[in-house]
Order: sequence, then structure tokens, then C-alpha cells
Amino acid sequence: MSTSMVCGFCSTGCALTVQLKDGQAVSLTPTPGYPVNRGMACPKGWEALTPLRAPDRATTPLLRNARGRLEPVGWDVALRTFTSRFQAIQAKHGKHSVAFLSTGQIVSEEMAFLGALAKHGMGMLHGDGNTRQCMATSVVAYKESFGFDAPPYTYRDLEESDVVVLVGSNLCIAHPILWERLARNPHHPAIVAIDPRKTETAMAASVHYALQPKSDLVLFTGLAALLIDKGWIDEAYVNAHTVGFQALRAHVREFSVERVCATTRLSAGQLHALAETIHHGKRVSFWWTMGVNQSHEGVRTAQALINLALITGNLGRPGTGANSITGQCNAMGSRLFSNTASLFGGRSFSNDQQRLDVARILDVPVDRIPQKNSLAYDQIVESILAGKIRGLWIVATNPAHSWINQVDFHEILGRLDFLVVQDMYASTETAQRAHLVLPAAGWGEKEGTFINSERRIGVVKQVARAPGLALSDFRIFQLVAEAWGCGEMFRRWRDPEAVFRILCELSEGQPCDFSGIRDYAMLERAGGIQWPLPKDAPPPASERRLFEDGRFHHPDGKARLIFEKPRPLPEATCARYPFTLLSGRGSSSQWHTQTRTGKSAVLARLHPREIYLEINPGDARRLGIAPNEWVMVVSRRAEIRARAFLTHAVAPGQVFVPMHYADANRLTFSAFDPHSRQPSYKACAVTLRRLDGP
Ligand SMILES: Nc1nc2c(c(=O)[nH]1)N[C@H]1C(S)=C(S)[C@@H](COP(=O)(O)OP(=O)(O)OC[C@H]3O[C@@H](n4cnc5c(=O)[nH]c(N)nc54)[C@H](O)[C@@H]3O)O[C@H]1N2
Ligand SMILES: Nc1nc2c(c(=O)[nH]1)N[C@H]1C(S)=C(S)[C@@H](COP(=O)(O)OP(=O)(O)OC[C@H]3O[C@@H](n4cnc5c(=O)[nH]c(N)nc54)[C@H](O)[C@@H]3O)O[C@H]1N2
Ligand code: SF4
Ligand SMILES: [Mo]
Repeated sequence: MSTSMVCGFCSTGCALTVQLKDGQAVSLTPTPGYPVNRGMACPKGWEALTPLRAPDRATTPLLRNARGRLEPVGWDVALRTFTSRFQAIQAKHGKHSVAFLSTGQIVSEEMAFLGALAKHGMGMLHGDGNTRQCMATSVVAYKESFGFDAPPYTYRDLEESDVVVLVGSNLCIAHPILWERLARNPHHPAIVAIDPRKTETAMAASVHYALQPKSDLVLFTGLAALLIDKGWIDEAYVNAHTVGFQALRAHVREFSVERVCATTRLSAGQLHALAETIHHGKRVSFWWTMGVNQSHEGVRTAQALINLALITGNLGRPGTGANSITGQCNAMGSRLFSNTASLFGGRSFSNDQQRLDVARILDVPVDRIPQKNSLAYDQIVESILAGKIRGLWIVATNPAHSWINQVDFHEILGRLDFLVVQDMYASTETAQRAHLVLPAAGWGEKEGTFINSERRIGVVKQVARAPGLALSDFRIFQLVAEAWGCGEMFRRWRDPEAVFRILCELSEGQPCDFSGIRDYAMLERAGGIQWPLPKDAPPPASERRLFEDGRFHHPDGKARLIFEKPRPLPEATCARYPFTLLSGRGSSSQWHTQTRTGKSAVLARLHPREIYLEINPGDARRLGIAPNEWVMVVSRRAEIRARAFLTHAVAPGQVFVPMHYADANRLTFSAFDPHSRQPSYKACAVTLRRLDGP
């Protein structure tokens, strides 16, 4: 017996075939016919079952006792404590003094349950997720430019482009199967990598532009200036489908070649060559990931890329697009259904009609749906510091490792009156800080759906039993609803598939409308289905892109060309802190804070066990640092030890540390994009010191 389901790590959304014995998983292999991965998987996918069997799984609820130790309790005590502590905080400090932080890594059905339970059931106003750390920039950029958060592409575009521009994306290791798809492109595309580091991707690309960190906005604005100046734009497309071209043209005039070269440290020749490559391409696609999103000016940078695609008419045709690649397996689900930054289905909390629509579909009184937006993640953290938020429920994310500036964050966590952490493992940095740990089933131990980067909805199944008393997040939310006293509100939320039907209804009439999907079986038969698929639509093709008719989601059907002046770096280098610290993914075998991938002996052989720092050999020589030597990396917040890894992949004056080691974010500086409030993880100032002795 075997069954196929979508992988639970990255947003590529590969399908894996799980071999079963007595209904339980024994092994897995990539699914051959699935339109996403076509029989391929990366090391994490192959090892996806291993983390389920780890010895540090949370197998029972844990409650911190009077001596400060976490001690096992039953679900009855856990639920009573959860309810009484949070309700007491709300009674004393107001309903909004309890908040939640969720994730892009549970199924959409669970995300929606958490969002509805917390806000409509428990009366919270504030809830955000780790999608803020990751995709908030793209969400805001798309919403403003296209009128809806709608990544336009399908993966086949990687195979149909003749020019592929990858910006701040290390596709080879962060999305290896997408890289495989690109490698199969029969048109011998020019692959352009734009990244300060010579990454695995940059090495494999046709050309690498090693720009100065955070100079992307200047680069793309300057490129627009060159393209417009030379008349290398698609005027017919601009006139028919965009608004704001005259203003954009006036704005970009200030970005002379000299200015762009001075800021980016690219040569005039490189800039002209890039403009020519784009001009000569017939099907040019622009792809970006965290090198763009995690920036103090990420939204405008993403929009500068969107503008390039729009003014050159590279949208809505095969092999084109302004394409943000997502990160987590269900980041796209969280964008539509977490009920955090937007109301269900990409709606707005401040729109009365949309609140009424949701209230009707969910059969809840409309006054249970907040009229105001939640605070963003960093503002929730600030509110804890200010004593306004005193209770926090964290589900499927590990912010005591992954949030920016850990020195502050750990101090702030200590101020909470009550912290609940719901995770697969009791050993995570965040669970270790909790007053109450709720043991959760993981991927493979429950069912539901994920939405991948190309908007494809795919099914996740139960192929293993959760250990001990661990329960699916779905079941935990049901129990919390009962204990809280709002169980009645969730009578229809019987099981994940019943909730999937509610999600279909919530999507109806929205640009993401997938009300034409009947059930999980239909998704399975089709090999996943991309949104939109409205009711009564003809059977969908296996790959579809958006905006083929040139109509965007603004009322006039046109896209907006949006721009703004570049901003100064929040923490620039100086004489005391002369190095720019970059951070990001280290290898294809490591996932984020390593709570899952850290459990696999196979994956452990594919990456260094200890934290390391990539440094340019010239800088190392100057500072007397030998290969593999332990060095002290010092920022204004903290100093950490890391092994020096000498490599020309980083430019002089820059260093890189992978985010998978907990110390990385002790160095980073709390700075945010003002429009998306996404953390700028990828630039702060550090200095290096040699350590005497071992
Ligand atoms: N193996 C593995 N795969 C993953 C993940 C994982 O943890 N492990 N995580 C998943 C998730 S959630 C995400 S969001 C994606 C992230 O996927 P990516 O964004 O591709 O990964 P990162 O390494 O974070 O960042 C990409 C690149 O941005 C570059 N960069 C830094 N600053 C700048 C800049 O100013 N400009 C430009 N142009 N580039 C810059 C960095 O040098 C880095 O090479 O990966 C997903 N896939
Ligand atoms: N310096 C630096 N920091 C970064 C980044 C960077 O590039 N540089 N990247 C940022 C980005 S893009 C992201 S997405 C974040 C990721 O940051 P996190 O979300 O904190 O990272 P994960 O390790 O994926 O944490 C997921 C947690 O959920 C648990 N879990 C997994 N499955 C389930 C489940 O089904 N149910 C429950 N209840 N729990 C589950 C895991 O055990 C783990 O503890 O990190 C961000 N931090
Ligand atoms: S590329 Fe992503 S979705 Fe595919 S197997 Fe690897 S982690 Fe899973
Ligand atoms: Mo991410």
C-alpha cells in the first residue's frame, strides 16, 4: 500500500509517495507523475519521516511548576490552565492583552481554525505569524501593484523563459527542485543572479552581479531609467495595462548610470549589459526571495522589479512574470487563511461589507470579527515590552531562535505573565521558555491542505500516529474552543475536510476563488489545483498563470507603477563595526531553526555541526584569521563565537552567517520595512575579533 502527499518543508510543494504497512508509514519516495517535482525530491523531502520519530518529541502537555520546571500534566489540567490563565489576564487587562503568533507550516484548515478561534471565539485582536518574517513584503507589494496578493506565475515559466533574473534568491539550496526545473529549460536561458554573495546559484548562473547589499532599489530604478531612455519598453502594454508611467519616468531620471554604479558598485558596463539582456529577451522572468523581502525597503524593491516586468511587457505570457518565490510549505495558505494581516480570503478587517460576508459564511455575529487590523509581529513584541500584551500563544514557530535581535527578544519573553507554546518538540528554544507546552502532531500525522508558491493546493495525509498524548493542532483547537466556552461557534468545524469546504466558500468571489474544488479527492486526482478555480469552471489545465488577459485586480483593471526614494541603511558599517553581516540559508539539508532537520543523522552529514562565518580570504589574512579558526563576531547587541570559513563567495567587507544556528540572531538589528513591517535580517554592522587559544 502507498499514498501520495505534499512535502511539509518548503513552498515548492513536491509530492512524496509514502509506503505504508498496517496504515503506518515505513518509507517514502518522490511521486513520479506530480506536476511540481516530477519524481524528484531534495534531501529534506527524502528524510521527511525521520523527525517524527525523534526522542525529544513533546508527548504530553507540560506545565511549569513552582520550582520553575516543566512537568507533565494531562490534557484536562492543560486546558483548564490555558483557559483560566488567559481569561484571568483578559479580565484584568482587557481582551486585547492576549495575542497569538502563528505560522506558515500548518495546514490551511488549522490556520483558519486558529485565526477564527483566537479572534472570533477568544476575543483577541492581535495575532501575527512567521509569514511576517518571510513574505509580508511580497504581500504588500502585490496588493498595492496588482490589487491582490497574487503571485502570477506557474513553475513552467522557469522552463519557458529565455532570460531568468534571480534576485536575492539562492534557488539551488533553498528551492532545489525549482532549480532542477530551471535546469530543464530547453531554451538555453540567460540566468542572471543578483546577490552580494557568489552563492551556489550565482556560480551556476550565466552571469552574477555582486551588488552592494541593499542597493537593489537603486539598481532596479536605474535599470528602469536605462530601459526607458533607450526606448526599450513595451509602450502598448504600459498604456493598456498600467497606471503611473509618467510619474515613474520623472522619478527614474534622477538615477543616472554614475549614481547607480556608485551605490551598487557595479560597473557601467555591467549595468548596460543587464539592460541589454532584458531588452533582447523575448520571455523575461524576474524572481525574488529573501534578499529582497528582508530589507528596510523591501516593498519598494519588490515593486521596482514588478515595474520592470510591467514596463517591458513581461507579464501574463509564458516564461515571464514578476515572481516572488515563497518559503514555507504553507506560507501561501497563511496569506489567505490565517486571519492575521488580512481577514479570511484576502479580505480587509476594516471593510464592513467584507466582515458581513465572513460573518455570514462562518455563521458568527459580525461584532465578533475585529474592525481593526492586528498589530504587526514587531509591534506585538513592543506591546509585550510595554506591558500591554501579557499573554501569548505561539503555534508552530520558534521565535526564540528565528526572530530578529534575540538579546532583546529573550528579555521581552520574560515579561509575559503566561506563555503557551504549541509545538512538536518540547526542546525548542521557545518551548523552553513556556509556562505551558501543548504537544502537537506534525506533518504526516494529520490531514489538510497546503498551498505552494505557484498557488497550487495539495493534500497532506495522516500516515503515522502522533506519539503519546500529542494531538493534531486541529484537535487541540477543538478542545480549546470547548474549554473556553465557544465550542458552539465551531460545530461545523468537525474535521479538516469540513473546514476545507468552509475555505472554499470563503474564497468565493475573491480573486483566489477556488470554490470549484469539491473535496480532497478531486485535488488528489488532479495532482493539486492552482487557484483560481471558480464554481462551474471547466477542468483546469495542470499549469496556469495569472493575468494572461492583462486585467489586474484594481477596479480599473490596471496595475500600478509604484516607487519611492531609497532610504538610508538602518545600521550602516562604520570604523568600529566595519563588516556587513548577511544571513540566510546555509544548505539544502538544514531547515530554519533545525528542530526537524536536526533530528536526521543523514542530513547531519551534509552540513557543519557548528556555527560558521563565511569571510573573504583577503579580510581573513588582514586580520590574521586562519581557516576553521574560532572567531568572535561582535555587533552592538552581542558577541558570538563562530568558525571562520574562508571563501571568495563573500566580498571583502561582508560576512555571512547561516540562520540555522541559534546565535545568528543575537547579532541582528531590529529594523523593519515601514510598509510591510518585515524584519531586515540581512544587513547589520559587525566587527571580528580573533580568539586567543581554542
Ligand atoms: N534548505 C532550506 N530551504 C529553504 C529554507 C531553509 O531553511 N532551508 N527555508 C525556506 C524559506 S521559509 C524561505 S523564506 C526561503 C528563502 O530562500 P532564499 O531567499 O533563497 O534564501 P536566503 O539564503 O535567506 O536568501 C537568499 C539570498 O539573499 C542574499 N542577499 C542578502 N542581502 C541581499 C541584498 O541586499 N540584495 C540581494 N539581491 N540579495 C541579498 C543572500 O546572500 C542569500 O544568498 O527558503 C525556503 N527553503
Ligand atoms: N537571521 C535570519 N533570521 C531569519 C531568517 C533569515 O534569513 N536570517 N529567515 C526568516 C524566515 S524567512 C523564516 S520563514 C523564519 C522561520 O522561523 P521559524 O518559524 O521560527 O522556524 P522553524 O524552525 O521552521 O519553526 C517552526 C516550529 O514549528 C514546529 N512545528 C513543525 N510542524 C508543526 C506542526 O505541525 N504543528 C506544530 N504545533 N508545530 C510544528 C517546529 O518544531 C518548530 O519549532 O525565520 C526567519 N529568521
Ligand atoms: S524541494 Fe521543498 S517541497 Fe521539495 S522535497 Fe525539498 S523541501 Fe520538500
Ligand atoms: Mo521564510
